[in-house]
Amino acid sequence: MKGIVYKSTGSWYIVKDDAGKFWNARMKGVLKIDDITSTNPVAVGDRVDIEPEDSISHSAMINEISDRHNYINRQSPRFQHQHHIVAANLEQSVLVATLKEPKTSQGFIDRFLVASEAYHVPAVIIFNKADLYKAKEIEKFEKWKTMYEAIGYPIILASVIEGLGIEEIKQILKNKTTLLSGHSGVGKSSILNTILPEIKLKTQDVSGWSGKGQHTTTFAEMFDLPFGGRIIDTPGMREFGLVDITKQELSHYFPEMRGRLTNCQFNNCQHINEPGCAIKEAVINKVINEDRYVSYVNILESIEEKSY
Ligand SMILES: Nc1nc2c(ncn2[C@@H]2O[C@H](COP(=O)(O)OP(=O)(O)OP(=O)(O)O)[C@@H](O)[C@H]2O)c(=O)[nH]1
Ligand SMILES: [Mg+2]
Ligand SMILES: [Zn+2]
Repeated sequence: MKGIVYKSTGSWYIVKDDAGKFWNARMKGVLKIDDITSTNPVAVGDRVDIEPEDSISHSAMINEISDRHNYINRQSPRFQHQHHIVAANLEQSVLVATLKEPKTSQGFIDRFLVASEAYHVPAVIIFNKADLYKAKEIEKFEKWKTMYEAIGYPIILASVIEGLGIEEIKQILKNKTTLLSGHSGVGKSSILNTILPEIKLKTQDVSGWSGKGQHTTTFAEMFDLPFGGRIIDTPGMREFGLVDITKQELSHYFPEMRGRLTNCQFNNCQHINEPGCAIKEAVINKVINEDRYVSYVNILESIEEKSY
């Protein structure tokens, strides 16, 4: 029987079969897939083959995992050298960011975008909690919106409290499988609760953002959207650890750099101090945004540190 994994705790899974029935599934022995060392072999979004064990308690065994179209991998927070597959078979990746309570930095956003490019998953950014923005935050939002839209990333301004941007969010989610990511407390589960009134996900209590950054959502979970498509809620993350990206390929994951790379004098140019660098020239001429270039350099340096 075929199905899709809707929830994974690492030791058990909820699988929805093709007839629409949910099963509590476990893994049969140890299945090794691909060549990656991962802390979780089966992830939300995986297509699996299950064998029902008990149709009253709806328990089943996972026999086989189908090949993935793609997956999003993160460094395991507990084991540096292990990866954690967040979700598989995605069509879109949405970052929920906030400019207040808590603040999302540009560095974090750019790492998210690089990861999405590396996995070939189209990215969208939602700026939530617009009701809290004052002149300073509005100015920053406008600046970032211009910067990101110029390089092809859609930006949505939203407020769950005021119902702002919700229709726009539904439009981009329609008929796609989307992964929601972002820091803890930005309102990922709150957005889902507004879009899916019949579910009631746990959100941070009324006192709101405490600054302690405790996670409310603990496991990735997928939901069917009433207007078509699926969405995956995930636990908040502190950092975007980039895995499997080399220094040499990093600039390919900056869309504004990608088309100019062949104009650099050296084909192994890393766009730092090399002569005849088309990227540095574009930054000087303000064709490439300087803040984006700074993110590039920061990410490049973080890759360097890792290989020592
Ligand atoms: N002012 C304001 N508060 C919001 C908005 N959206 C969500 N919140 C509040 O922000 C807090 C965190 O929301 P959650 O939905 O739990 O955040 P989350 O991103 O799911 O957090 P984790 O599950 O820990 O990753 C809650 O107290 C929400 O009520 C908004 O648009 N404006
Ligand atoms: Mg949550
Ligand atoms: Zn260059």
